Amino acid sequence: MQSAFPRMSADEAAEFIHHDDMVAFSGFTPAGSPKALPVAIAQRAVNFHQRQQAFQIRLLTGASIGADADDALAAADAVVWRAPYQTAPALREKINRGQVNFVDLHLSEVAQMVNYGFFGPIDVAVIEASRVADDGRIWLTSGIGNAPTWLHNARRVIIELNRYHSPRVAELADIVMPGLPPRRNSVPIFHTLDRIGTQYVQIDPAKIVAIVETELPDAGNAQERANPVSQQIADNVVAFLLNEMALGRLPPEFLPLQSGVGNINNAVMARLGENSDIPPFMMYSEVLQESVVHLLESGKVAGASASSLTVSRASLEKIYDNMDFFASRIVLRPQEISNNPEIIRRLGVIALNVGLEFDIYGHANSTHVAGVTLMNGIGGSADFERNAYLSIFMAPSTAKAGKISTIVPMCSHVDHSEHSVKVIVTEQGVADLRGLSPLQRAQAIIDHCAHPLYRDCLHHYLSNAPGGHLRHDLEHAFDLHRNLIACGSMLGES
Ligand code: 0RQ
Repeated sequence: MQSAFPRMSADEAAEFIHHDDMVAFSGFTPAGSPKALPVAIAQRAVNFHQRQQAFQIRLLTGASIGADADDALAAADAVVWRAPYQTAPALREKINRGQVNFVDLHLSEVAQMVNYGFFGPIDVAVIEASRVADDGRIWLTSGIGNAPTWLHNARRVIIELNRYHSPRVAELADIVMPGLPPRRNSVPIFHTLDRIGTQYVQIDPAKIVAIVETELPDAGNAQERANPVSQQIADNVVAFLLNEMALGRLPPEFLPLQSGVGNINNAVMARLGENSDIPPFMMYSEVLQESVVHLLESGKVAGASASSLTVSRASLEKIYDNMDFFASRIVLRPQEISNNPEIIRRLGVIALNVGLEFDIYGHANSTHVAGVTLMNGIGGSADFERNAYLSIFMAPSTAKAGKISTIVPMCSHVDHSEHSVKVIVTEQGVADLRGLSPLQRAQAIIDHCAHPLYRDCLHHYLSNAPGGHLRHDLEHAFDLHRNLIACGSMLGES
């Protein structure tokens, strides 16, 4: 039977989008993000600009989208305002030049901020779906993100019906939306794999203005290769967790893990997988990354809750080909549920994230190089770190071949405060900050985490800083950063 909704090309559907519209994309990371409309919107912007007419949208997403999509929009000057997270080089450059207004948000908060009306109405939602019913039920794909909220709030909805995804992908979804305060109820998830919602989002079908058929895979991640430093960090994390178990500070059945993406996180997951003293465990995370697929297959990860399947094409196809196995082991949730502070605290999640720099008192900078240049954004890291059973941050002790120490006297930008960060791990060792005063924390971080090249200088700073609960010398707190700016190296030599 012919569908009730108009089918059209991406270029035709893009005509529903106008200058100054607030547009919202589905997905979380490239997984589940629209693929055809970003390119069509970029082209529409180019066409307008060639006629000397204004065309720029404000763009909300779940997390990052495909870097190519963000970069195409950036290259076309199609976006004037962007939230809440990005990882695209060309867009990042425009943000850092002040040409795109970027709002860096905790990923768990974005949906509720839209529901509260903080950013105004959503004009158009562009949603990747695996199936649409005439009555307005929409089944999403490999990333849920904020799509349920966008669908409910948007005035108009464009669906990218992507045949690349298995129709069975919907079996992974568990869609639920918390109500509005002051009558919001508890979210009754008591175990990682609990399902409390539906597999689809129900909306008023009259809002669906276009269906664009595609058959396009999620954009891949850059190839991540293990390196000796990330392996050593992973070994340090595993040794730390084993010791916590031996001390009875982790239950024998272990606790659910959250893990960010990237080399270090994949190395940690692989090392946990190999270690026979670590029991099979759960993941309560935002991104289900490549390494977790292998651990699900081996049984080391018993189940995983996330907002997206951010995996290679081969792994996604493996999941789709073996849905009888994976559907009972994976739940995909809206990001306000995958990253929900109430559930993270209740389940006792162990948070494992990577930061750019840490100061000697335990503050962490995840987002701004030397305090000014945006890297990606805070993402979901603080949703987890602030509420975790154990908040672990990891980083190599140096960056750029030793020219940058990731341990500094004072962070040039703070995303996670000393009150949230409990453990810092570098390839040098582990600083367990629990129960330590500021001065004790400083000693632990310098002695266990800083690179030997920088230890003396950090100790020198500490012993010469004027007293107080925290010792800081505001004349010299940023000497390392000043060296970096002046000579290209914190060591003060070029
Ligand atoms: O640059 O590759 O050009 O050398 O930063 O650093 O060590 O490869 O680590 O890829 O995990 O990224 C914090 C950016 C780390 C990331 C950050 C340079 C370094 C390299 C990348 P090069 P690495 P990663 C889950 C959770 C915030 C969001 C988050 C991030 C590049 O983990 O965005 O946690 N986190 N989300 O050389 C200057 C320093 C540096 C530095 C490293 N101190 N100064 N450059 N680099 N430290 C995902 C979601 O939320 C969706």
